[in-house]
Amino acid sequence: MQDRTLIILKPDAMKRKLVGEIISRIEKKNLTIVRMDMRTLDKKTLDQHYDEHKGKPFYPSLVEFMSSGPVVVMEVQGRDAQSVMRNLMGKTDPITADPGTIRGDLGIDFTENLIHGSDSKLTADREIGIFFGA
Ligand code: IDP
Ligand code: MG
Repeated sequence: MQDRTLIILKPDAMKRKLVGEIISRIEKKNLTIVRMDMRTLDKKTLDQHYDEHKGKPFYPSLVEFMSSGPVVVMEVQGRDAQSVMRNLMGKTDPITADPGTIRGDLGIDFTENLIHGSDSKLTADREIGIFFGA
């Protein structure tokens, strides 16, 4: 089976109408979107998804932002899909993300950084389970 990763286009990507731009970059890399759904995330789902960040100073504003409007949730497949997507996304803080990456080219805010991608195979399985149930 191909590697798989869980991608979320965050509420700022929706509000700024950058969903097409970001999906286009994923497609141009020749990764495959196998599941995709637009939904508004509730606190319970976000608590599960961001469990590792609970208690950190940015956590309340992260959950507030992530539940502030619809997001696009995707399962993306391809060779080494997690690290390929992390490279396309760029570093977490768009200020230090390299030009040519999604975050480096399109944003400037640390919390509102457009996109989530699983950081390992194990995380991908866990996150795909949360959002798609298997
Ligand atoms: P990642 O999204 O690149 O995996 P994580 O460290 O897992 O980065 O953080 C999850 C999300 O929380 C980030 O994408 C960003 O939206 C937000 N975040 C992380 N660290 C900070 C911070 O120091 N200030 C503000 N927001 C942060
Ligand atoms: Mg992370």
